[in-house]
Amino acid sequence: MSQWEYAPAPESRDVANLKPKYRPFIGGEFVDGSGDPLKTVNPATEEVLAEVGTASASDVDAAVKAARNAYERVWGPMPGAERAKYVFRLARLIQERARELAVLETLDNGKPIKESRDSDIPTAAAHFFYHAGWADKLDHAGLGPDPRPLGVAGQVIPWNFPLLMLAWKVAPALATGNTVVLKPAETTPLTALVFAEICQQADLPPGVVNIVPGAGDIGAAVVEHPDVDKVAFTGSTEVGKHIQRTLAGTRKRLTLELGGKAANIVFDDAPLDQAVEGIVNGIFFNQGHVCCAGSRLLVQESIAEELLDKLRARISTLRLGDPLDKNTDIGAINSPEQLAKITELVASGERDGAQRWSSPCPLPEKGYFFAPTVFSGVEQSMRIAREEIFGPVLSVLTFRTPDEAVAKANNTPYGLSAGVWTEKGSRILWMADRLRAGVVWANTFNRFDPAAPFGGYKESGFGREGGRTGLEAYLHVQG
Ligand code: TAP
Repeated sequence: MSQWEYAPAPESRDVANLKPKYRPFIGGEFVDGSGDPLKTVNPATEEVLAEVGTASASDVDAAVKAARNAYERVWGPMPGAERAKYVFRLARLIQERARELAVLETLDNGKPIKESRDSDIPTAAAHFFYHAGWADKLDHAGLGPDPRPLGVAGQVIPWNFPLLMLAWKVAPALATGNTVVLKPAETTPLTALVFAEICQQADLPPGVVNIVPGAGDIGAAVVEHPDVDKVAFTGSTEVGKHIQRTLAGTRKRLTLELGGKAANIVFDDAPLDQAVEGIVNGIFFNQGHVCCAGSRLLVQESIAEELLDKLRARISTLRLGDPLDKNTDIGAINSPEQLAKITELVASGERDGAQRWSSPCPLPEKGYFFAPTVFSGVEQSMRIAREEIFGPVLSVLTFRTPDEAVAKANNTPYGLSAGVWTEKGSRILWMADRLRAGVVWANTFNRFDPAAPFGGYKESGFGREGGRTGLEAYLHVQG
């Protein structure tokens, strides 16, 4: 086969243990939700994968009651060492069902199987393992004496890392003694509902975890429910701001993980081939549907041409197509709405006078795909330099001095992550001090560890997930 010939995609039903219907999980049981069922679609083939029953506001109420009951009677009073065993069991079961979960995630989301298999699912399991270790050590977490759970956590997550975002939310909540009502994204509910099966398999007490699929209005019902003590939201800055306004003046605790427009900054002394790999990973991992994606490349002027030549050559080798093919690097865009948003922003870049280059790879006839794209000659005022594209599109800007790099990197309402590529250790520390970003990677990008807290500055949100710091979001701590 030539570089651009692909085998036809197999039918989804042949490769996954798909059920025709999935249902909300409330009080330890799968129930017929009273919302309108939705059909979840494989974005790489446009075929319907399954019907999903959705929750209504009254189902959300039942889920919160189940969570409250489980919190008061079982989960809250349970010794940490006992809770740890359950959280550990969830981690083991995710590992045991890793292949099934990876295939399902790829079908529902469109991400390449090598990413769901090697990154999403193992990292989700790692998150549960890590938090299982904390459940009986909270007194020693340095968060003050006798930290107490908050109660019922209402959690709303996006579609870009469906199981992993669930793990980021559910694992710390359970380890700290809280119970959960979680709404997955409308376009990617399947792995959350398989996780509900895993909760049953683990004999998790009924009501400790409740999953309520549905659209944004169900997310709002979770967030606004009066008996929810803590809200954890990951998604767009627009919805995050709306939630913050809605909850103002209530007693609820809130953490927000929102959008980003990260700068990946390459100095003239950087190892260029390594930097090229980091840039490609930074923006094309998960089709660029990554809140911390390195979507702005800031390159020192003297090496800009050389770096761009290398980058285009490398991007030309990326394989785009069937996400279930183990050789695929770039999968499908999750939804036609997201594809339209990317297309619109790319058109604005062209209108504004930036130079567009797209990989020559052909796009499959079916499904939602977008070729990896690089814009050079980008000015800070352009929309492609300011707005989150959330797709495989890189905007390249140049700088001359470290001060200029810092100024350009920080010139965004967001502040989630940044990357620095240089041989000089002192420069890495100098930059890290000045970059207004929750995470600064040095000579690498998109590295995650459950022990490392993750979260933003400015309009990227507040609160941290992961690490010892992340526990605080789920605890009453006394000085
Ligand atoms: P959103 O449209 O904000 O959706 C996120 C979740 O909120 C979905 O489950 C959504 O339901 C729900 N929702 C929509 N309106 C709501 C409301 N009024 N009240 C409560 N919930 C509501 O974002 P998205 O397009 O799914 O995700 C992309 C965004 O998430 C990007 O901006 C990205 O940067 C951000 N993100 C951030 C992070 C971190 S860690 N900072 C990680 C991943 C993604 P539906 O599914 O029905 O729309």
